[in-house]
Amino acid sequence: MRRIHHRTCHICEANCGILVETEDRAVLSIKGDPDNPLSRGHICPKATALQDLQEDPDRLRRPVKRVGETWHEISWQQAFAEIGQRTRAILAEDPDASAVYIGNPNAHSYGNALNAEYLSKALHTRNKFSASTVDQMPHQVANLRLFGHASLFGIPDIDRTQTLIILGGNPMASNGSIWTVPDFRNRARELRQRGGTLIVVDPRRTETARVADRHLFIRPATDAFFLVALLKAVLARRPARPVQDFITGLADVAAALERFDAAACGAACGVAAEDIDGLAERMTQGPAVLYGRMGVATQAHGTLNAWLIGLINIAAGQLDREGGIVFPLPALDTLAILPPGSIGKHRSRVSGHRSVLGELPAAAMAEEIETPGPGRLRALFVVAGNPVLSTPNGARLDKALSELDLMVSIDMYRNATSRRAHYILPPVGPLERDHYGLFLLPMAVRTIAAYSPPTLAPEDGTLQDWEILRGLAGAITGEPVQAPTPRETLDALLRSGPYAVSLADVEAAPSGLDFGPPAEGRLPERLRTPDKTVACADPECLEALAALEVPETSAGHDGALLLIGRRHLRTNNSWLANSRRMTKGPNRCTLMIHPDDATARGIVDGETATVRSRAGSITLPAEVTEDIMPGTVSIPHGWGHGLPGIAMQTAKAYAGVSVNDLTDETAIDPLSGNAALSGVRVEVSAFEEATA
Ligand SMILES: Nc1nc2c(c(=O)[nH]1)N[C@H]1C(S)=C(S)[C@@H](COP(=O)(O)OP(=O)(O)OC[C@H]3O[C@@H](n4cnc5c(=O)[nH]c(N)nc54)[C@H](O)[C@@H]3O)O[C@H]1N2
Ligand SMILES: Nc1nc2c(c(=O)[nH]1)N[C@H]1C(S)=C(S)[C@@H](COP(=O)(O)OP(=O)(O)OC[C@H]3O[C@@H](n4cnc5c(=O)[nH]c(N)nc54)[C@H](O)[C@@H]3O)O[C@H]1N2
Ligand code: SF4
Ligand SMILES: [Mo]
Repeated sequence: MRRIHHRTCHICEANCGILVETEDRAVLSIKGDPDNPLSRGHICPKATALQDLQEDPDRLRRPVKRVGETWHEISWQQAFAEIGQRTRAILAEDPDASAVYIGNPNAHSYGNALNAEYLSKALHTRNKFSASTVDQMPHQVANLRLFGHASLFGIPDIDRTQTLIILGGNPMASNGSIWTVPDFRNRARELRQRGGTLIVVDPRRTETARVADRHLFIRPATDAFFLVALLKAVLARRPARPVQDFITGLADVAAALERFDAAACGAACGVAAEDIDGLAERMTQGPAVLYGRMGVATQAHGTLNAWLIGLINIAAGQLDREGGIVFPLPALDTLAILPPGSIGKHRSRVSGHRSVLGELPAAAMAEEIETPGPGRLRALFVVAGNPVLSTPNGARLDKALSELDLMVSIDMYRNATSRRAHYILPPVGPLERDHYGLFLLPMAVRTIAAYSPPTLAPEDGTLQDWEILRGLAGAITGEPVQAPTPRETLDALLRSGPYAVSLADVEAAPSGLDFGPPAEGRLPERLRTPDKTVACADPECLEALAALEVPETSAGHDGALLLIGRRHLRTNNSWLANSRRMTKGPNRCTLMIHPDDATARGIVDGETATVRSRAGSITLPAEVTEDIMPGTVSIPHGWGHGLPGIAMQTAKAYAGVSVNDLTDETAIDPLSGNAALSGVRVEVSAFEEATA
C-alpha cells in the first residue's frame, strides 16, 4: 500500500519537515513538507540519505562480537549477558575504570537523550566524554556565566533583523548550528530583499560568504582580538535601543578593555580597523545581531570568544530584542529537564582538567586509557560516536582503544571507531524510530512542536537505542530499568511545558504545531542567575581577558600555515560516509590552499600534498583556490574510512584521510575543555614518494 508519512529529518540541526512516500517497506521518495511552519518545504540533499541508511546492506541489524579480528553475529541476550559480566569483573577490580563517550547523534534522538544517563549511572562513572568538547562547549559555558544556565541559548532573529554578522559559521553548508534555521538560503535572501545586510567574517570565502553582501577574511584563531576591538567600538557608541536594566557589569568590562589598542587588535586578526568600526556602527543602529559558531568555539580562546560575542550583542542593545538575539519559549522546555551546569566538580586523572557540565575533555580520552595506575580507563562505552575520526589526534586514540579490556559501541556501522570494539550493538534503522527535536526546537527561528512516529515498523529482533541503553544498564547492575517509555516521558514533559499541550495535540498536527516567531522580552523570566540579572563582568572571563596578549604583527611567518576545517552540504560529520547518494561527485576531502602558498611550495592543483603537524601527517589532493586566505589551509573532517577492519563498502571507495590525525589533543580551551581544532600550525609540501 502507498502512503505518505510526515516526518522530521533528524540528520542535522535544521529539523526540516519531510514527506516520505512508501509502498509497503519500500521508500519511493523523500520530499520537503511545504506545510511545516518552520522549514516551509525546504530540504537539503541529505534528507534522501535517510533512505540510503535505511536500506544499506552494510548497516548492522544484529549485535556483533569480535574475537581476535573475526566478527560473529550473536543474540541480544548473549550480548547483554557477556557485557554485563565483563563490565562487573572490571569494576570489581577498579570501580573507576569505566567511561562513556556520547556522540553527536545523541543530540538528534530524544530517546538517547533521556536514557543515556541509565548507562553512566549503572557504571557509577564520572568519566564522561562527548562530542560537546569538540564542538559547542564554549557557548554553553558562556550561557552559564551570563544567564545562569548552560542550555539557555539565545538565537539570531534572522527573519526580523536588518544586519546579520556571521563569524566562524557556514550555515549555507551546515544548515545552522545551535540555531535551528532551516531554509537559511531563502531567509538570508529575504533579509537582503528587505534592505538588510549579511556580513561574513571567515578565513575562507565560504558558501555563506558567497550569498552575503560582504566577506572579510580573518586570520584563524585570532577572533578574540577582533572581538575585543569590536566590543570596544560598540561600547564607545550609544546604541539606538538602550541596554536593559537587568544587565549589569558592562562598565567593568569596558575598564578591562582600556589597555587594548584597537589598531593592534585589528592588525593581529587581519581585519582593518575601519571595517571593525563599520561593524560596530551597524551593530548599534537598527536591529542587528552577531552570531558566532564552530570556527570561534574550537579555539584555545573559545569561551572568551563566546562570552565576547554575547557582550557585543548586549552592549549593542540587541539582547532579547526582536531582530536581535531572541530567547524562544519552546513547547518542551529543556531548562526544566537539564541541570544549569557546574564547573570543576572533579578533575581528570592524568592532566587534571576540570569537569565542565559533568564532562571531561574528549581530547583527554587517549591519555586516560594509556596512563597506568588506579582509575585507568579499561572499559569504554561509545554511544553513537566516531571519536577516532572526530577528536584531535584520532590516531593516538585509535591506538589507545586497542588497549581496552572492554569496548562497546552502540552504532549501526563497523567504522573507524567501532572496529576497535568487542561488541557493536546496532539500533533500528533511521526510519524505524520516532523523533522529537528535543534539543533543537528550543533553538528554532520559529517555535513549533513536531512529532514523527516511526515511518516503518522496526524489523523483528531489533532494538531502539534507548532499549539498548536500558538493556546495558540492567545487565551491568542486574536490575532491569523500570521507567516510563521515552514517548510517555515526552507526553508528560509537553503537558507540563509552557503551552500545556499533550503529545496527542502535537500528533494531530502532522506538519507541526505552530507557536509563531519567538517574542522579545522573555529573557528576564528565563534567567537562572541567582539575582535574575545578566552579570557581564564574569570573573573568570575577565581573568582570561586580562591574560590575552595581542601579538606583534611583525612577528612573521616561519613557513607554517594555519589549518582550519570545513563542512560540505552532502556530509554530516562521518555518519553519511556509506550513503551512495551522498558520496557521488568529485572528491571533497581536499587540501584547500591559496595560490601564493601553493606556488611557494611547488604544489599543483589536483596533485597530492603532504601536511604535517606536531601530531602527525597526512597526504591528500591539493585544491588551489583564492577562496582561502593566504597563510591558511582547510581540510574537512569526517573522512578516513580506509583503515583496516572498517566494513563500509561505499565509504571505502571514497575513504579520504582524517584531518584529526593532524589536530592537537594538547590544545584545549582551559575554560571549557573544548578542543582547539582551528588554527593548528602545519607544514605543507608537495608529496614525494621517498618521504612517504
Ligand atoms: N577537525 C574537526 N573535527 C571535528 C569537527 C570539525 O569541524 N573539525 N567537528 C566536530 C563536531 S561539531 C562534532 S559534533 C563531532 C562529531 O563527533 P562524533 O559524534 O564522535 O562523530 P560522528 O561522525 O558524528 O559519528 C556519529 C556516529 O554515530 C552513528 N550514528 C548515526 N546515527 C545514529 C543513531 O541514531 N544511533 C546510533 N547508535 N548511532 C548512530 C554513526 O554511524 C557514527 O558512527 O566531530 C567534531 N570533530
Ligand atoms: N552539511 C553538513 N551540515 C552539518 C554538519 C556536517 O558535517 N555537514 N555537521 C553538523 C554539526 S555536528 C555542527 S556542530 C554544525 C556546525 O555548523 P557551523 O558552525 O556552521 O560549521 P562549519 O561549516 O564548520 O563552519 C565553521 C566556519 O568557521 C570557519 N573558521 C574556521 N576557523 C576559524 C577561525 O579561527 N575564525 C573564524 N572566524 N572562522 C573560522 C570555517 O572556515 C567555517 O566556514 O553543522 C552541522 N551541520
Ligand atoms: S537541512 Fe538538515 S534537517 Fe534539513 S533535510 Fe538537510 S539534513 Fe535534513
Ligand atoms: Mo557538532
